Amino acid sequence: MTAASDLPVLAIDIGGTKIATAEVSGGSSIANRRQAPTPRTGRGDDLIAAIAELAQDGGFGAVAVATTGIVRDGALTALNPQTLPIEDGYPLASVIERAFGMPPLVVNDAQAAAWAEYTLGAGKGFRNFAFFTVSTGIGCGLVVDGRLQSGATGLAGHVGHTRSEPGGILCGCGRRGCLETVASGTALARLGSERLGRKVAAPDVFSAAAKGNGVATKIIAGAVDALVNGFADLTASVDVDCFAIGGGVGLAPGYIEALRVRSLDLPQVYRRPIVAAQAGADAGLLGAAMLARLRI
Ligand code: BMX
Ligand code: ZN
Repeated sequence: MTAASDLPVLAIDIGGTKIATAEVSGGSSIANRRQAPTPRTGRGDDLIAAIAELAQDGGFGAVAVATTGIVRDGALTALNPQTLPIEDGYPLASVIERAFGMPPLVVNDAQAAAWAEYTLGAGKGFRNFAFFTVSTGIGCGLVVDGRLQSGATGLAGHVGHTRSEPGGILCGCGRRGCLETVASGTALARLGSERLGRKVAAPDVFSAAAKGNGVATKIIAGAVDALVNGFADLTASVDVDCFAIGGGVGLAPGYIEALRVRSLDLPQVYRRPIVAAQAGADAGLLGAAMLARLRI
C-alpha cells in the first residue's frame, strides 16, 4: 500500500480573480495545474463547484487549500468582501472534506505563499520575513523568528488593512484609507478609471504610464509610496529582514525597482531588501501543499 506521504497533494488556490488547482509531489514539483475565473457570486458552494470542475478526486495523500480571506478553524470569512464576496464563516474545510473525502489543510493565500517563499524561495535563510502579494487585494504573510504567523483568529499579516491614507475612502473591511484602497490592483483600476476618464483595469494604468501618461505615472507612484511606507511600518513592528513581492501587480515590469528606489527615501533604519518572489503564481499552491505535508 502507498503511504499518504508518497502520494501527491491536491493543492487549491482560491483568489479574488482566479482559482487554481494542481498536484504537488515531492515538496515542490507541480503537475496538472489548472485555472478558472473565481465565481464572484457570494456563494461559497459556487467556489466548490468551480474547484470540482478543475480537480480530479482520488489518488491524493492530502488536500491543501490556500484562500484569500480570513481562515479561522477551517471557516472562511472575507475581511474585504470586495476582494472576494462570500458568506461569513463559510465552512470551507468541511465542504471540501465532503467533496474530496479527506479533511483539508486550509490557510490564507498570502500566509501560504509566505511559507513557500520562506522555505524554498526568496525568504530562504532569513528568520523574519514578509511576503506581499499585490493583486486583486494586498495580502501579506509573515514569518517571525522562523514561524509562520496566522494568529488566533487568522488575521495575522493583513497589512493591506493598515491605514495608509487618513480620511481616505471606505475599505470593504470597514476602515477608511486602508493600504488596499490605495495600492491594490482593484485600487489602481478604480483610480485609473476615475482620473483617466475611461474604464480601465490595472494593467491599462501600467501601459499608460509606460507611454508617458503623467496621470497614470502619478497613480502608480502613489501606490508605490503607500506600499513602501507599509513596509517601514512593518519593519518598525517586527524588524523584517527581507520583503518578497508577488502578485500580478507586484510582478509588473519595473514595479519592484520602483519600490526599491522609493525605499531609498526612507530613513536608513527602516530600509530592507525588496526582492521578487520566486515561486511566482504557484507560491500559494506550493505553500499550502507544504503545510499539509507537515501535518501528514
Ligand atoms: C484581502 C484579503 C486577504 C488576502 C488579500 C489578497 C479578503 C477576501 N482577502 O486583503 O485575506 O490575502 O486580499 O488576496 O478579505 P488576493 O485575492 O488578491 O490574492
Ligand atoms: Zn481595509
